[in-house]
Amino acid sequence: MTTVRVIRDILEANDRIARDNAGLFSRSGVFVINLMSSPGAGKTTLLERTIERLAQRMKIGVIEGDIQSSIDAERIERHGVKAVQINTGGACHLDGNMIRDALDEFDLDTLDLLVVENVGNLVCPAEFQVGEDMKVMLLSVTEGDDKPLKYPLMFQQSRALVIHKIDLLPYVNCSVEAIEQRARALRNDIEIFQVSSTRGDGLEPWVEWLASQVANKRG
Ligand SMILES: Nc1nc2c(ncn2[C@@H]2O[C@H](COP(=O)(O)OP(=O)(O)OP(=O)(O)O)[C@@H](O)[C@H]2O)c(=O)[nH]1
Ligand SMILES: [Mg+2]
Repeated sequence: MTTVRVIRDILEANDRIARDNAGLFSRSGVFVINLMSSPGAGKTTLLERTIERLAQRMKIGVIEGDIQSSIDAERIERHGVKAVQINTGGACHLDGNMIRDALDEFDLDTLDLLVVENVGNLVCPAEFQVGEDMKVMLLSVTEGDDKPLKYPLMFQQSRALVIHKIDLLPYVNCSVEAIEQRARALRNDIEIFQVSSTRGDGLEPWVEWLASQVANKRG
């Protein structure tokens, strides 16, 4: 029972910080997404392709979360976008406090879109708010179509699902229809995109939808 209470206290404390972050984001009019997936599902690659298509239209900032290294932040900065790397030193998710500290590196008033790339993990990131407007998750077709059944919270928490690496569908035993049906059973308003970031399929609908979300917040 003690363990349960400790976890609940941690989550409540985090929610308070996340609400403060959300207030900062609202005052600045910056739209914030929390990008989540298993390790290697393609978060950074999708982000690179997205930045290439949106950077002329809006000012973007990125916070990269990894247990160690600054590889992902370096990849993003090659596209001329400011990226701040957070190293969690072992923690499997980002929390509100880590994001609050990273925000000091940005002039939020000048940003339209802030993307938080979470630590690769299909469990913990779903439990922690960071003040984001929405969570977005990627599921690579190489991970299998049973994942909504096994990791439901992730899908319930996500406003959008990118079914990723669809160029690999001929080589893997995975039904996109089954993923879609199982994800919608968990959250019926989930927006679903089928994307290959390497081949380019499905990037435009994803990018245009994201741009419309940013524009909505800007009013
Ligand atoms: N075939 C294929 N490979 C892809 C696609 N997108 C990314 N990859 C490859 O998948 C691997 C992992 O991509 P990343 O973008 O680093 O994945 P990530 O989710 O950011 O990884 P972590 O940050 O370590 O969790 C790389 O070798 C990419 O080239 C895709 O659409 N199709
Ligand atoms: Mg990455």
